[in-house]
Amino acid sequence: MPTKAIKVLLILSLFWVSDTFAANRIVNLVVGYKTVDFTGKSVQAIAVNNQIPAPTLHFKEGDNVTINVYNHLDKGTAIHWHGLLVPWQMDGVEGVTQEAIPPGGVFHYQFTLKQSGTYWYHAHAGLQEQQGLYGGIIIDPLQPPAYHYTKDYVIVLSDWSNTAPEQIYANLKKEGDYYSPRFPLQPSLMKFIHDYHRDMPEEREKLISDYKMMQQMRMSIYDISDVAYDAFLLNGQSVRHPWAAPVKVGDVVRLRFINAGAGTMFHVKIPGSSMQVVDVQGHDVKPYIINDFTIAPAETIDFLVKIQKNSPYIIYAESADTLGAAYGALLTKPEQIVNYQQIAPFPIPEPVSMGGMNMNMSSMDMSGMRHDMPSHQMNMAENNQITTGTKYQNLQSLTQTNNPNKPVQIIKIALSGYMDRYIWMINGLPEYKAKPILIEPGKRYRIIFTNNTMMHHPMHLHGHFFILRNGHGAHDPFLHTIDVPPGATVVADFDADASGQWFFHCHFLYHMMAGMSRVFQYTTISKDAVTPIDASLIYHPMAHPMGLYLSNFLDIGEDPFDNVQQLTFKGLYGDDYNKLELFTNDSELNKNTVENADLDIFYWHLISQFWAIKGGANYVYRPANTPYWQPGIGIEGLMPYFIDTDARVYYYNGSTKLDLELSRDSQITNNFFIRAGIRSIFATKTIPEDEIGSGLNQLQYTIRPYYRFMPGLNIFTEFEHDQDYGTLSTILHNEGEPDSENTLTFGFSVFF
Ligand SMILES: [Cu+2]
Repeated sequence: MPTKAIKVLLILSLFWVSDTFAANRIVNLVVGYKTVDFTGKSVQAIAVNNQIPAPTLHFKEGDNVTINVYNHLDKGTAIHWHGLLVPWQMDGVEGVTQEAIPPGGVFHYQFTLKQSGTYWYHAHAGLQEQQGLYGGIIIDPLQPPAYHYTKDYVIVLSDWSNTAPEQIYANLKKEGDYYSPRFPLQPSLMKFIHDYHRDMPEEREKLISDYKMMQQMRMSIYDISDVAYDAFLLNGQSVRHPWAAPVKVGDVVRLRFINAGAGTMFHVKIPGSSMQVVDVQGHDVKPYIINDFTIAPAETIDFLVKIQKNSPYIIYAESADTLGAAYGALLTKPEQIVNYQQIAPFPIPEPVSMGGMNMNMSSMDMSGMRHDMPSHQMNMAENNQITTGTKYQNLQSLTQTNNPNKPVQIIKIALSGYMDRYIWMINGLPEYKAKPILIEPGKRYRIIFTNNTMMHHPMHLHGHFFILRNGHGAHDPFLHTIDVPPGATVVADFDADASGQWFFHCHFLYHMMAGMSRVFQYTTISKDAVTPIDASLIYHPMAHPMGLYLSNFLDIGEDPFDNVQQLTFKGLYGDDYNKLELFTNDSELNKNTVENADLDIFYWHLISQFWAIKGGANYVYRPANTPYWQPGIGIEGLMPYFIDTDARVYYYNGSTKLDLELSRDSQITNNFFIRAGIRSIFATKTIPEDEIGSGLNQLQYTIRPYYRFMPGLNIFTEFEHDQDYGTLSTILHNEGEPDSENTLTFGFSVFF
């Protein structure tokens, strides 16, 4: 609730911009809720000084800056100054550099600006960045740049969901591809056939190998985004009210692009113009011309556009998953009509390919071993490591950035993920399971990234700049965020010149939350002159502790011809690695009589990227003469070729029973699938009263076409053929029951 004092603060904060004579700059930022409507629906967002994006902070190199952040939320917050080299206690990461600013509290961020260029700031507390807490920072250099421009605009790109980010995260934890039904681009059979017919023979070979690799690796080749957003924003404006700014013919416009999206890579173009790149991530580069570019979350790129014709210049930023776009325009006349519809979308992206890349699945070791420390130390006299496969190949710093002959120490960073439970990892461990990576001051460290996933990961190191090793030696570019493409190995150095502890993470917000993060801690931190606010931050730095999650999967089918109802339910409750599992598989009500009903009450434990073991008690209600309990153990997971596997073994009354179920879902179109499954039941000893026979008891074959109606809801029809064998078949005969059964059910399944 804005009090009078806050209104005064807001007004004061408008005046600081004109305050150019003083080197001491004071900025007041008030973080509070704001109702927004980007899609026709009013929802709560988080704003700074009631603005989304937050106000652009404009400083000059050398300024002594004080930023007072007032928290008017009902939860803690913290703000990080992305790319700025500040004392570590001013870096604004909850749990690593400070305790969160409590509701009603204030934090005074103080630092002197040692750099110039385009940067940005955003929340580093919870998922607040997703809700609007981001804004640009411009720092004018002491010496004017080598290039000239007449106008200067900041373009902040971002993504918006009407769903609260905590709910998005909870949904991803139910199933990593929860939002998949909403993506236009999917690795379906229809898409394959379409591409195959379109392609030339050599492209066909690649297409087939891509699909084959996807099947073996159990990863999607169109895994571009995790979250299906409701809107994309350019300077806080959706396509319903595009942003526009005035220019005139003859202008040279500096556009400072900032991708403040929480989970979106953008493809950007300005049709009818060429763009001269002059600065990347705050550092001037050897200028080069581009017609379009891709910008990952947290990256910035500045370029110059010459205004040559008296018509609108459209800025078109499409989400890489092709779900939507943000756009805006530079207008050469006020009230100019802009025909946004004339813009052709970017070509459909090619499947993500990892062919020929160095895949290292053995890095998915979750045994709890420490992988964080540099695996070995190595001095490299010459610098011949070239970064491969990135978009930064031609990026060269304008000025010399480093002495490339300085010896380095290696830190290996392997990026991986476990999609079923949405865990993202570095060296096989999520942040909450890992210890800080220790850094000795004065040394140069070489990070060797290997991306063992199908997604891009824009990796950001706080408090330092990477020197990306892209083959330009002393002119290798400085970057605060490196977009590591799928399957790629990327090499980057940094000089350990800022004692403290610094967050290092993927800038996809939900990847960071789900574990793709680390703390880099200097060995000298406890000797730092400035005492930390709370010593526990040094002993247990933790930006994102482990959480507890619920997932419920319910599947209900009805066979109207035979009056049979079937129910399958699986509930998983707990942290990422340890859960309580409640599972009833194919409980059946046949003509109002319960024929099958049993419930696993199991402890579930994740052991590797695709497998969990489980064990506990199973309660059998039917078929059984009298209901009974039995102990059980099992393993569940995903085999290559996406074969879902669930094997369980029970022991009851001298008989050991094996229940093995295999199924595979084949994607025919974007949301139409066919599941084929087989389940077999064996036992070692006959117990007639409980309908258990020795040897093979039963085989069940299922074919289930289903349609993904929306995230969390499928509708299906299923044909099931059950065949009984051997002793069980005889037992059922004696009871006057048939030894085979066909059911055709119609139903739905939900995740919640
Ligand atoms: Cu990531």
